[in-house]
Amino acid sequence: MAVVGFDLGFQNCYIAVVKSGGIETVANEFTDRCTPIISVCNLFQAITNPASTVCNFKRLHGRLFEDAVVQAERANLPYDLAPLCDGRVSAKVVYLEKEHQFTIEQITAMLLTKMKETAEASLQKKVVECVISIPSFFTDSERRSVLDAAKIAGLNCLRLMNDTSAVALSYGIYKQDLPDPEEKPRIVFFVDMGHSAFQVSACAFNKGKLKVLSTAFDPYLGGRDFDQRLVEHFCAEFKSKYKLDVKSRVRALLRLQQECEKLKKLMSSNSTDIPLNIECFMDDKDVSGKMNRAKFEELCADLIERVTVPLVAALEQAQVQLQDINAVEIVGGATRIPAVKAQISKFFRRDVSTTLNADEAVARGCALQCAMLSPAFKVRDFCITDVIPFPISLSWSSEADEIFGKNHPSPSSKVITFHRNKPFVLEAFYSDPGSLPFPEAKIGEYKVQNVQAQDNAEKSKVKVKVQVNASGIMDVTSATMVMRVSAADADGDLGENTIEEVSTQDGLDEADGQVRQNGEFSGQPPNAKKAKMKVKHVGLPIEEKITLQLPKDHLNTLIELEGQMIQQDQQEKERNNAKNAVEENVYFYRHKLEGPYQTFLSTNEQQKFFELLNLTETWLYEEGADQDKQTYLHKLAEIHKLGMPVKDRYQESVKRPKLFEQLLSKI
Ligand code: ATP
Ligand code: K
Ligand code: MG
Repeated sequence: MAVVGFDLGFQNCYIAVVKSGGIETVANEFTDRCTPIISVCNLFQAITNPASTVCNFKRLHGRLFEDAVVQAERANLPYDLAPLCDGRVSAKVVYLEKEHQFTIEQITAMLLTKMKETAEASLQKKVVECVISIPSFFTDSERRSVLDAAKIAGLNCLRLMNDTSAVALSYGIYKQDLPDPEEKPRIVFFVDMGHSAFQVSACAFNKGKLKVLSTAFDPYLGGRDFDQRLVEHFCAEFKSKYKLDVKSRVRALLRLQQECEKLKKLMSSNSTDIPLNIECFMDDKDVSGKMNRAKFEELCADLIERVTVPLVAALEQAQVQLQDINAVEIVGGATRIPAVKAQISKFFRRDVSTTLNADEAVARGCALQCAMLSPAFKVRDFCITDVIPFPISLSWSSEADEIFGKNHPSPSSKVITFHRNKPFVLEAFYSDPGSLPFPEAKIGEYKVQNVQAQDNAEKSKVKVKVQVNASGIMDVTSATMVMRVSAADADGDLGENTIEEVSTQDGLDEADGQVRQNGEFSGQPPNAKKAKMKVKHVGLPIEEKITLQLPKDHLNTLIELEGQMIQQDQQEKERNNAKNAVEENVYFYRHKLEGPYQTFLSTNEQQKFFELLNLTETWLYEEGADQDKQTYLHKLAEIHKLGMPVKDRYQESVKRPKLFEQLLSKI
C-alpha cells in the first residue's frame, strides 16, 4: 500500500509520500514541490474569462449557492458560480471545449486526481489510500464534501486531518526527548497562516502521545487579505493618477492582484521602497507606483490586530499560562509577513520558532498519519487526540442535550439510552451557531426504526451510539433495542442476536437520554441489584438524512463521470502524442533526406517522399490541425511506409563495415 499525505491548500498544494523509510515531499512534473492550484486547474477554463482558470474554490465546499460566504467569494472570482437543482453551489467552466457545470467536489476531485498521479509517478505504484488536510474549523458538511471529492478521485481517504494537528505530528514524532507519560507534558502552540485562513492550536506532548488541548481560528484572515489591501490602495491611486477604473476589468484586476502579491512577498525581506510597474495595464497605459513595509503595515493595521484574537482564545481554552509554553511554532506562507510574525511573538512574549518546513509540514504530517494507519509500515507508536471545534447537541422530542462540548477530545463516541415503544427521530446540530463559520447549524436527522414495546407493553430500552470519528464527522453509528426474553427462549437458539445477562438495575430505570461515555457510565455507577434476567440485543436500522451532502446516487454518477473524464484526458493526451509524432517525423525525414539518406533512394523516390512530407505538413496546419488519434496514426504509417525502407538500407550500410571490421579483428 502506498502511503500518501495531501495538503489541500487554498492556494498551494503539497504531496508527501513515504519512501524507503523516510518522508519525502514529491515534486510535480514541473520539478516543483509546491503545486499551486492554478497550475493544475488550468484544465478548467472560466467561461466568463477564458484566459483565466478555476481557482479559489476551497471555501465553497459543502455550501449552498445562496450562502453569504459563497456570494462574497463569487464577487472576486474570474469564473461564475451557479446553483444546482438542490441549491448546492457549482462552477460554470469550460472543459475540453465544452461548457459544464461542475460541483465543487468534482473540481477538488480533479485536483486530487492530478496530485494522485504525481504521487504515483514518484512512487511507481498505484495510490489509493491517503490522508488529506483540512482547516480545523471545517464543519461536518465541509468535511463530508472533501471526503466525497476524494471518493470521486478514486481515493480512499483514511482520515481527514486538521492542518495544525498534521503540523503537530510532524513536530512531535521525531522528538526523542519528550517527557514521560506521567510527567508534565511539553506545551507547544502551532500557528498557521495560509492564503485564506488563520489557525492556531495548543498541543501537549508526552512520549508517544500528542493531545490537542484547543484550537482557535479566524477563517477569514489570510495572506490574500493583505494582498487585497494593496490592491485597494493601488486601485485608488490609479484612479486619481491615470483615471483608470481597474475594478471594471476582470483581467486587469487579476493582474494587479498578482503584482500585489509579489510586492507583499518582496516587502517581507526588504523594508525600503519597492516599485510596482505594470506595462500595458489598461487601455495600453503603463502604470507604476511604489510601496514600503511601513506604509503596508499601516494599510493592514487592523488585520495585524486581528492576529491576536485566536491566540487569546486558544490560550484561554487550553487553560495554560504563557510561562508554561515550551515553544511556538509557526508555519504557512503568510507567517512570513514580518508584522504577522512580530504580532505572534509579541503575544506569546517569546521568539517564535521556525524549525519545521513552513510549507511542507502539513503534507508531511498527513503522510505520517497515513503511514501510522497503514498495516504495511511500522511507525513509532504515537497516539493523537484531537478536539471537536464546535459543540454538538442531539435533540429528541422536545429535549436537547449537548453531547460533545467545545474542545471535547476527538475521536469520541457515546452511548445514549432511550425508552420508546415506537420509532423515533434524533436530530444533531451545532449548539453554538454564533461561533460557527457556516450558515447551517443542523447536521442531520437520524430515524431509529423498528422500535416496539416489550411483551408486557412496557417501553423498550434503546441504546444509541453516536460518535465523532477521526475525520471530525458526526454519525449515529448504531442503535440496539434491549428485549426481555423468557428463560425458554433464552435457552433456545436465538440466532444472530447477542444475549447478555444484566442486573435489573442496569439502566432499566435510567432517565431518558442518559449518556454513557466511551462505554463508561458518566453518572453514578449502577446500583447492582442481584436479581437477574435474560435479555437479547436487537440491532435497529437507522435512516439518516444528512442536511448538506451530495446524495449517494449523485455521488455515484460523479464517480463514473470522473472515470470517463480521466479516460478522455488520456485519449486527449494520446491524440496529441500521435499528432506530435506526425510532425516530428516530417522534420526527421526531411532532415535525413537532405543529409545521410540522400544516396539510399532514387531521385524519383526522393521526389515522391518530399512531396508527401510537404503535403503532410500543410495538412497539419489546415484540416489536420484537429483530427482524431487514428487519423494521425494513419498519416504516420504513410510516412513510415516510404521512410522505413530507406532507414533500413541506411542502417544496414552503417552496420556492414562495422561487422566487417569485427570479422577482420577475429581473424
Ligand atoms: P490555506 O492554508 O489558507 O488553505 P495555503 O495553504 O494555500 O492556504 P500557504 O501556501 O501556506 O497557503 O501560504 C500562501 C500565502 O502565503 C499567500 O498569501 C502568499 O502570498 C503568502 N506568502 C508566501 N511567501 C510569503 C512571503 N515571503 N512573504 C509574505 N507572504 C508570503
Ligand atoms: K499549503
Ligand atoms: Mg494551508
